[in-house]
Amino acid sequence: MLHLEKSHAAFIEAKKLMPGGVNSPVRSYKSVDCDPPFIDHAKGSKIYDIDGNEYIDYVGSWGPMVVGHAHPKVVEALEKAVQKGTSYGAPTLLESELAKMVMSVYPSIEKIRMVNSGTEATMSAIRAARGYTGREKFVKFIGCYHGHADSLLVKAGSGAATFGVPDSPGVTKGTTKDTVTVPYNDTAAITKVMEEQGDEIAAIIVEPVAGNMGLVLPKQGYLRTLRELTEKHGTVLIFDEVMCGFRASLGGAQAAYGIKPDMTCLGKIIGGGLPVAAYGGKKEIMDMIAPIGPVYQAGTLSGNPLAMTAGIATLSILTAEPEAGQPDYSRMLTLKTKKLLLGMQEAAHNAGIKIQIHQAGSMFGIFFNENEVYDYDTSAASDQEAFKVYFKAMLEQNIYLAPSQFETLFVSGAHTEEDIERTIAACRNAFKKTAEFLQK
Ligand code: KE4
Repeated sequence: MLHLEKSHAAFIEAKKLMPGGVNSPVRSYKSVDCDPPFIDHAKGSKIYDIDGNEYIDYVGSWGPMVVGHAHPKVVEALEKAVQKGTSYGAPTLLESELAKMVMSVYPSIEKIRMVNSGTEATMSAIRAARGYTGREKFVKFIGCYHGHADSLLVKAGSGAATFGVPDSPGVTKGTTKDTVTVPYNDTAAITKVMEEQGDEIAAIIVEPVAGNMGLVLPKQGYLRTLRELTEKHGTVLIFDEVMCGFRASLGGAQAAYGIKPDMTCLGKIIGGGLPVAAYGGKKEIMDMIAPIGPVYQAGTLSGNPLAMTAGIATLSILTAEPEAGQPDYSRMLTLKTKKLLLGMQEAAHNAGIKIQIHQAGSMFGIFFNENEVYDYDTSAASDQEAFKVYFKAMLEQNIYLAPSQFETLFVSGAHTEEDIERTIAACRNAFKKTAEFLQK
């Protein structure tokens, strides 16, 4: 039995100070009806709460911690950097260094702008695309999340393609009237929208590997279709790789699927756990951005030297030449993830539970669903109650997972063989408990 007394007390206090006691909703554990552990520190693949419980961490701060927590090289680089100050609000060599590292892995990015969050990156990429095309409408897909900018907080109306209606109070109809929402992985639906409205569409923004409806992979040929439709209609294709960048493969989904977008949004990993995101792409689009062009975008802490330092150190580890005969870092992550998922699949099978397990490089997700999951509706049809039983049973066994079936999990370079074996063993127990729940 987990002892979480200090976390419970801390949560009561935090809820007096911050909405829901958190600074980002998913951390509240609201969707799994229990209190979240308050974290004290983390190291490698482990995370430790204020009651002293140790967990194997597959959330990895929602993606950034690909080399593990408090990696010695990242910590050492930050300890040196902080001696030189924390922010200057002026150009530094560090920004150019990180830009070159990112662009060497993402050749589709001819110019890049650093920002502080994925929300800023996607918001700015859409603005750039609108400025570049002179058009106002853009397409997003149901179940894809691109941060909380007003025009992106849109609930799909009924039907395959509809004008967005606000998904949240405070978001006005005026800011969402130009957002066209379409089901993900539905080639006919997006083709219809583009045939009817393509010449008015500034951009299609897509998670090329979707991680915010659980992990959902693009169907065969789907991304190619988006590429062809956008080329045909002069629409900017924006790959939101904030989550799948450096995860689906080192070069993200665009490398894994061989599709070159016009713009890419990155985040999470490129900051190594500090606030960094970026948007970039074709030079003629990015040169629309101030101060060269008329499209305004700015940020006090954009390109912050400490954040750049953590990103540079992290990418240095990710892109280092492997030892002779060894797989490179990303390949090692993929193999480790595959081993974990094979064990989970067997555990579920032996417990008589039908689940869908999806993997994209070092990203993975499961659905309590006996049918294929390929879009938001099929994801939402999964058994949320079964998920809650599984989630709590895993937490009780010190396995730290995302508290929502609409999230994705991550393996890091710090996860050991022992971690993988312990997690598979925990799955055996958790799936048994879930099966008992389902049989009631
Ligand atoms: P941020 O503004 O949270 O840095 O990034 C927004 C964003 C943009 N694009 C994609 C594909 C994303 O996954 C995200 C943010 N991901 C969530 C996890 N589902 C962050 C976790 C949270 O909201 O606390």
